[in-house]
Amino acid sequence: MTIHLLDLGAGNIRSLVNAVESLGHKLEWIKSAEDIDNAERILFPGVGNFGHVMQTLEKKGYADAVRRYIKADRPFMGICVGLQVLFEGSEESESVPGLGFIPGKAKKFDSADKPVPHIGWNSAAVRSKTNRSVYGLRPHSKYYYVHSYAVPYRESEWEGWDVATGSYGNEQFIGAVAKGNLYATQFHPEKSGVAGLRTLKAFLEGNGLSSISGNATEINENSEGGLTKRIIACLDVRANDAGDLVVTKGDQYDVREKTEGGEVRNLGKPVELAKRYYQDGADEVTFLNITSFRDTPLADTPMLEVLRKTSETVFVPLTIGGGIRDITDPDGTFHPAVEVAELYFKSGADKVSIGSDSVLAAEQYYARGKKLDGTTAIESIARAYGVQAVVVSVDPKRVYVKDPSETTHHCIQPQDKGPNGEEWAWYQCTIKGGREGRDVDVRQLVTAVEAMGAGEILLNCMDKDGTNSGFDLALVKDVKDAVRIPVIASSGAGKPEHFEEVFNQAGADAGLAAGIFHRREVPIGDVKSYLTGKGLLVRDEDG
Ligand code: 1PR
Repeated sequence: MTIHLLDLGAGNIRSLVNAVESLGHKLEWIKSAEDIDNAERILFPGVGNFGHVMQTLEKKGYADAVRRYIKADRPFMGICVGLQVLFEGSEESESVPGLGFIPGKAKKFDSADKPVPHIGWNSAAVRSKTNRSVYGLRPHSKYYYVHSYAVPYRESEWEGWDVATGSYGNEQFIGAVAKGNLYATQFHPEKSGVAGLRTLKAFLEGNGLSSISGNATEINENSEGGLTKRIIACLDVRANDAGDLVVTKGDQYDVREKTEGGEVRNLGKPVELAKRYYQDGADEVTFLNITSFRDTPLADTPMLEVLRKTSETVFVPLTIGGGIRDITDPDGTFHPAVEVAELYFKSGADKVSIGSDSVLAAEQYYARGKKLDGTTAIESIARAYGVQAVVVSVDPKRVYVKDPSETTHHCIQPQDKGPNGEEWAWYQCTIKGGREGRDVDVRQLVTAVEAMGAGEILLNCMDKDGTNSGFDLALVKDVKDAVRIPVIASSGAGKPEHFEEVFNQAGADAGLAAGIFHRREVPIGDVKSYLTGKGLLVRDEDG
C-alpha cells in the first residue's frame, strides 16, 4: 500500500522516509487537498512551532481535508507536533486553535526542576484498562522524544481513547494516543530504534488496536517511567593520508600513530561503525568531522554522504559536528551557518554540533556586554530548527594555577593535581580541534551559549581524551551547576563504572565514549547492564 506523507517542509524527514522504506512501504508526498481525500494512509510528521504548523495547514488548504479525512476514521498518524495539532490548542501559540479532535491542550514543561526541552528516551506506557495492544507499544520500551511542549495526562479526560504516557520530573504527559484509525505519538518512531519501528510498522500495516491475552493491569502498571541516561557513541572522522574517510581516535586530540611516519589512526569506516553501534544499543551516534577547519566547497563535504548512508540503517538520533559556521567556498560563494546546517539536516542529521564558532561567538557576546545580536550560528540555527537541534561542543584544556586569585577565570579543583602539585585549574576553551587556546573559560562559554539558545552541551576535556581514566567529574559537575540545558559528558571513559560515576556524582544527562567502543574493549550492552544493576534507568538494547 502507498503511504502518503503530509510534509510541511519544516525539517529533517529523511529518517522517517528511510524508516518507512526500510519497512517495505512506498511513500508519496501530498501535494494537494485532493491527495488527502484520495489517500489510504497518512503520516503527518509535524515539525517546529505549533502555530506555524496549523497556519501552514490552513494556508495550503489542507486543514479542511485533514478534518474530513480524520472524521471519516481513515488511517492517520501524527508525529510530535503532528500529535499536538490534533488537540484543542497549545500554550506555544495561544491564539491558534488546533484541529480539536482530542480534548486538552499542550503546555510547556516546567523548567524549575528540570531541563527543557525534554530530550531523550522515555516511556510511552499504555494506561487503558482494556485488554488490547496499542500499535505495538510496550510498557518497558523507550522512545525518543524531543519537545518543550506536551499534553499533560489527566486520567479523567481520556474516556474512549487509548493513551500512553511518559513522565518527566513530576509531570506525566501524553506519549501516544489512539482511537479507531487515528494514532499519534509525541515521540519520533523513526528515531526510536527497534521499538519505534515496531509501532510504525503496526500503523503502516493497519495492526493498530488488537486484543491481547494476558493481564492488562500488569502490562499497564509495571512500566518504569522517566527519562533514561543516554549512552552515545562518538566517531571522530577525517581523511587519512591516502585520502580515505576513516574513523580515527586521538590521545588528547593527537590522532597520529606514535610510530615513525605517524599515520592517522584508522579504526574503521564511519557508516559501518555507526551501524554496529546502533545494533549494539547506542542511544545516539555523533560524527565529528575533526579537520573541518580545512577549506572544502560545502557541497563536496564528504560527511554529507556519510550521513545519507548512515540514516538508511541507523534509526536513533544522529549528530554532526565540525565546520558548522559561516562558510565561504574557495570560489567565493558564501554560505551562512544556517544553510550549512540545513544541508546536514536534509542529509539525515537531527542535531548539529558547533565547536570553534561558539567560542568566537562567546567572545563577541562578552565584548558587547553580554548582549545577543541574533546573528550567531547558534541563534540562527536555533531560530530555524529549534534549540534541540543545536549542540555546542566544548574542547577545554586545563590551565593549572596554585591559587584561584592568580586568574580572573573561573577555577575548580580537578581530581588530578597539576605538574607542580597545583590543586586548581581553569578550563580554557580551544578552537580548531584544540590547536588554539582562547581567553574564554568553560563557565563563560556554556553560560553564553545557553543564552544564545544552545539546546545541549557536549563537554569534552582534552586532558582526559583517550586516557581511559574516567570522565572529568569536577568539570562535568561544574558545568551542570552552571546551566539548565542537558550536558553530555565526554572524554576519558574506560569502563562501565566511569559512566555510573559521571551520572551519579556529576549529574550528567548522557555519557559519550569513543575509544573503548572502537577498540571493542567495552561493549555498549555491558555499560547498560552495569548501569541497570546500579539502579540507573537506561534503554534496553532490544528496545
Ligand atoms: O570546531 O565546530 O569545526 O568542530 C570540530 C569538532 O571536532 C569539535 O567538536 C571537536 O571536539 C572535534 N575535534 C577536533 N579535533 C579533534 C581531535 O581529536 N583531534 N575531536 C576533535 C574531539 C573528542 C571527542 C572524543 C571524546 C571521547 N574528540 O569527540 O570522541 O573525547 O573520547 P574517548 O572516549 O576515547 O576518551 P568545529
